[in-house]
Amino acid sequence: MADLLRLLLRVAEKAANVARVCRQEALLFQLLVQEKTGKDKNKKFVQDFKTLADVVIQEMIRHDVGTQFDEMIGFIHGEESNKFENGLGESVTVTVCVTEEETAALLATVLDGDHMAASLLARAIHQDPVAITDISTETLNMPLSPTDLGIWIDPIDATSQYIEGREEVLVEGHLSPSGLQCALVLIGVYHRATGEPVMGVINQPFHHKDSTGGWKGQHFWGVSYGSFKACSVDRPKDGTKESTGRGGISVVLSSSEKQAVKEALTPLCGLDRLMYASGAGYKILCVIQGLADIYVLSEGSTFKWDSCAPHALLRALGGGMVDLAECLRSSSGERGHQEELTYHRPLTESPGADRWANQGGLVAYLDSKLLQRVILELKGKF
Ligand code: 2IP
Ligand code: CA
Repeated sequence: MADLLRLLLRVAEKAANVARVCRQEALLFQLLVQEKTGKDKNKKFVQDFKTLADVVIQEMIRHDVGTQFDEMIGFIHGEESNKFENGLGESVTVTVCVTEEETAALLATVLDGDHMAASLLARAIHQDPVAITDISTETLNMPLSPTDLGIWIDPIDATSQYIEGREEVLVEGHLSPSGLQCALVLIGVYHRATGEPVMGVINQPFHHKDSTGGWKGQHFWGVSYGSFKACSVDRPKDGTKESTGRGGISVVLSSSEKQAVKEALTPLCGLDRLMYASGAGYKILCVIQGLADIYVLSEGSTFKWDSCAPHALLRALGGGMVDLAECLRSSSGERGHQEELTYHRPLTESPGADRWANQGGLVAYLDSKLLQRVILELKGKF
């Protein structure tokens, strides 16, 4: 398992590099932010370049994981389809080839012959990142083998923030409501038989700028299987709010959350502890980092690729993520495992991507007592 974790950390860093290069290289950046208007909109050009960047990152991760763990081929899923149609109406399947030159040639066919852009992208894909050495990943002895596992990839979560690219200044101890910090690479590993998330890697490509003005990222990982738990993030030390008697719970929501949910939570949080942030993955990361106690989402607008990786980190820290609708339906006082989100079964009745939606909404938590209080507060309110 340590080998798999090390590989995922490495490919996530590679993905973060590609995400940074697409913003730093003028030529790629221009493609990234271009809005197709008028005649251009109808022209059968490559679907948005941003989709291509997402697909390329996803395929690179799929390629690298499949090369080292061929038992996992066929169980590596992502948000994007890798089929594209170019300006000539030809269908092109985007994959990562053996050499950089071959990948560049393939990308050029999707980019309608833009060889410069294709080469820049191919170079980033084939470049090896600076090695990530998390010493503690050496000791992950778990009774799991790659044949037990599947993977969910979100190449760039909070794509809109990534494209918009606002550079917010970080305030220590506070979350970033929007901006590049909300864009994350998410790679989650689940157990094929039970659907539980067992390993997660989160890479935040744009954390802060260094003295040269270049973006620096950071990464997080967590592993949880049975009684084995390990995480690169420390659990907040000050005990639970219940036990310390500290009052208001802090909750993070999507800015588009229902008014009824906001109103139901106000008595628990007060207005200053009801916060808003972009990106489903980023909001869960806020809970992982202790910047918010709880993330509530009442809609089925997230997918397995949004939640699998950060869910694994929450579990590694003793928390979890539940289906909100299930919790509100259940009459039991104590929350049980039956409400935890799983990752192996599609909603067979739903079409397309919705097959993999977290349909009942969700609540992410570290402290199950706080989860309990939030569920009680939300019951019957929307
Ligand atoms: C999105 C992204 C959005 C989020 C949505 C996700 O993924 O994280 O920000 O909405 O649920 O599916 P919100 O920010 O309102 O929580 P992507 O950017 O990959 O489409
Ligand atoms: Ca996403």
